Amino acid sequence: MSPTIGENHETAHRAPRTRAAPTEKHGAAAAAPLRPPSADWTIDQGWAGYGAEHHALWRTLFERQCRLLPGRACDAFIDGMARLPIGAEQIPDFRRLSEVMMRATGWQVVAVPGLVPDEVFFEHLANRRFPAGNFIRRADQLDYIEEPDVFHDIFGHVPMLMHPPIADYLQAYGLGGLRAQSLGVLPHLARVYWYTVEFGLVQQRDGLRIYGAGIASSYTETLFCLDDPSPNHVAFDLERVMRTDYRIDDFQETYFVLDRFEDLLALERTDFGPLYARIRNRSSLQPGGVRAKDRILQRGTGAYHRSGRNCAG
Ligand code: HBI
Ligand code: FE
Repeated sequence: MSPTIGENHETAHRAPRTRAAPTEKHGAAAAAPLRPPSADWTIDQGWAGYGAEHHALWRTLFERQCRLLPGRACDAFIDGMARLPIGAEQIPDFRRLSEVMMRATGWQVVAVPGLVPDEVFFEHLANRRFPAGNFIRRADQLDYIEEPDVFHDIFGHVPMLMHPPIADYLQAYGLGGLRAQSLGVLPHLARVYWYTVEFGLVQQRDGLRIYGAGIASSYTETLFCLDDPSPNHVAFDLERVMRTDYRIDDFQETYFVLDRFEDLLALERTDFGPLYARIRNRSSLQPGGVRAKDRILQRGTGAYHRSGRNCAG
């Protein structure tokens, strides 16, 4: 059976390649509660509640990714990371991150217990607050969890929020999300998030690079997306992406490639009314398909997904 294709935005933001039953709290964090802990779902990070084993797990994940990312992550990611108080020693303190981000791009990180409802998520982004899970995955879940944890959210997402075009783009996504919900076209917009913020690649002068958090926080997908002949690399096109289904529980079959981050700001200028009207009656495109009019940078062999293997093992 093929992995679920992402039409269901409830599950669309599973932290990629990292499936784990939400853990018992780090002492504090667990599965998203049935009732909100507060109106905006924010909680205290509970930093003092992390134990040595949680910090040690962070270090393992951090060091593994840091070996891989030079020459694979884009300059903006590496640069953002270098300017932030994020290191191997311990799980970062969200307040200290927020101080630095606030000065750079006006963003903050707020702690949440896990996935939050769409409208809550959008409301935070629209106000330049990034909701981050405060819990960390278990040691037997290094490569696969279901719900975004502190490593995915902080290591993966926060460095790019130091980069002004991405900072502006993510706010625009939040605002667009609120409108998309009222227009009933959220799944189309969620695809844009998926193929950019989570799984985006960018063409840098010195080669193809990662900027998507789902990739940057995943050891196995970092290697797969760039070094494996299986996936397609297709030039980013907003409307094309809005029509394209995605995989939520395995590597992507197609990665979309930006020429420059500023191209994402098309989202800010887009009049969603006519765009959604045009798209909503058209069929979805398959995650692995390419079309004659795509600008194809790598035509993948598709061998990985044909093999029936799965990244979860
Ligand atoms: N909540 N904490 C958290 N993180 C996400 O990435 C997230 C979420 N809620 C909804 C959501 N993502 C998406 O389904 C929307 O972008 C569509
Ligand atoms: Fe994410």
